[in-house]
Amino acid sequence: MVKAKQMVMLFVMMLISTSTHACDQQMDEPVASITVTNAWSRPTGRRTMSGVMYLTITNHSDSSDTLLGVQSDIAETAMLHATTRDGDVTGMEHIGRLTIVSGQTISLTPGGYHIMLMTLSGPIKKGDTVPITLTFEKAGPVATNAVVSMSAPTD
Ligand SMILES: [Cu+2]
Repeated sequence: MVKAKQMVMLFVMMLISTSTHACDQQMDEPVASITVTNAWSRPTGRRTMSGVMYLTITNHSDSSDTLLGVQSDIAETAMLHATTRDGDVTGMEHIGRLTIVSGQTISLTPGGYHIMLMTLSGPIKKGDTVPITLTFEKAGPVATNAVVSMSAPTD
């Protein structure tokens, strides 16, 4: 009888130790492979049909990843653009894929890369937050909310 009791105790202790271990693993979550931070968008006029968004993408993983597309609930179409310059003429071109190598940070800033929000469902106003989802080849969809401001938020 005593032996059986000891066996039960041992079994219970094993259960406790394994469950503690499982809990430790859950708490030790890996850092997201791709982060999208500091997203901001400019307010638009009442009749403006398109908006712009800037943000920072960092690849924390050991391998390169590629941005395949962007999507926002407030725009019919969203896409990545690059600003082009030909002498005095400034234009934009659509960038279909953007590869971010391991450890690289790419900032979308005025005069450079930006996200174009086309056919807005309504004006973008100061105080709004604009949802945006970036889809990466490996990391999958990464969502964030952009603040609305005339210039890049400082923090
Ligand atoms: Cu553009």
